[in-house]
Amino acid sequence: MFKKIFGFGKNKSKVDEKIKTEDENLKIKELEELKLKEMAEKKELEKLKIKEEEELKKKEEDEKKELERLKKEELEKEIERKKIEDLEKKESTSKKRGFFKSLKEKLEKTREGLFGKMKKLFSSRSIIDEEMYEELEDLLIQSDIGMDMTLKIVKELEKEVKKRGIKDPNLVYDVLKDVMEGFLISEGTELKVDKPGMNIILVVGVNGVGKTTTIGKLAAKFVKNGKKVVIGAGDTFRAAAIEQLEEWANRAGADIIKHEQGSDPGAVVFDTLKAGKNRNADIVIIDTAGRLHNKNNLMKELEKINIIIKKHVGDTNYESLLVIDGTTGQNGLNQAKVFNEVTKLSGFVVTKLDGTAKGGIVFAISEELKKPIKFIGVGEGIEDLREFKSKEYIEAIFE
Ligand SMILES: Nc1nc2c(ncn2[C@@H]2O[C@H](COP(=O)(O)OP(=O)(O)O)[C@@H](O)[C@H]2O)c(=O)[nH]1
Ligand SMILES: [Mg+2]
Repeated sequence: MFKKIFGFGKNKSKVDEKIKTEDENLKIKELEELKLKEMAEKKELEKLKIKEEEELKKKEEDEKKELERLKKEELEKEIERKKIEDLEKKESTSKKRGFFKSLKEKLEKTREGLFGKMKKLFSSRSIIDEEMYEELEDLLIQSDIGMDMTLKIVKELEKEVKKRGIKDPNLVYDVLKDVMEGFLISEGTELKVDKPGMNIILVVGVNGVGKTTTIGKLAAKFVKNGKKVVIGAGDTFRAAAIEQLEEWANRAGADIIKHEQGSDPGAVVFDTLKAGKNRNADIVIIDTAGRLHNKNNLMKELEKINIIIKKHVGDTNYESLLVIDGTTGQNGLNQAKVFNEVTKLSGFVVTKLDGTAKGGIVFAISEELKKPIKFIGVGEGIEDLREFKSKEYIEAIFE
């Protein structure tokens, strides 16, 4: 039994050894497998890493592309915005130009008519001679410049051409420009309404010349410059005249003092000045009827108004503007002479110069009435009243 056991023991150690080697083999195998597995895992990890890197790279590239696309889009948008902005700018300037056209555009008729013809007169000739001056005289007279003024201009031109030693008729046009500018009164063309307290502007002239319209435009100008303006409806002759003035006052943002149709203009003037004072007005503008049926009557009416004004402001000067319709030529000039005789005028407003090819009236006024033109009317709109500047006017009517 013991032997058996022993024997068994002998056998057992063999078996043990066998088991041992088998175990070892197994272990090695396992180890190898583990190693292989590790390697495979490592490989897998590397693959994954490469894949990740590739994906990252792709992502980065995609992002870069997206960024570039966005940038491009933004650029395109910016260009589009600029285009719209430019267009809007253009539109607004063209609107502005439409609203505030240049004097040159407004005086197109005179420039193309009279002064265009004069340019042709000079350019079509090869020499400067008597005949050229005679033709020029005809053109100037046709333009309402008046005989006296025309003769003066031509005489001065001949003198100046000789003095400058000019032989080419083409060059005479520019000399004429200088000479004509010299005949326009350029002193005192600005309105004197800046003294502290109430400044008064009396507006006179015959019916239809543009008094009410001019008052509306003037009031708008002053209000725009921050002035308090009160207008007096001194033309009580027609109800429509009062309504028309009221409309202009509303448009301009000015106050209006009015009485009923047919009432005494003197009373309106009185109330207007009183209101002007009470309301601390900077400027009071007075409209008048200016019926010219009788010189004596006109004189009395204006005298009465002037006395009322003087009672209010004492001896301080005020503006007394005569409005002349620029399209009426010699007739308008004669009316102006009558007003100039019966009342003290400080200057003129020449209206409707946009509607005539005879802008020469401006020279006749300067010459014959010896007082400055302060404003010119170049249209029916609220902005169509321009300060008169001789140089600017000459530049606008010459080519
Ligand atoms: N084309 C043009 N028309 C004007 C000008 N000034 C006034 N008018 C027009 O002339 C007409 C008479 O003007 P209005 O002010 O009533 O003259 P008033 O009778 O002197 O007050 C109106 O139809 C005005 O629109 C101007 O400078 N140019
Ligand atoms: Mg009127």
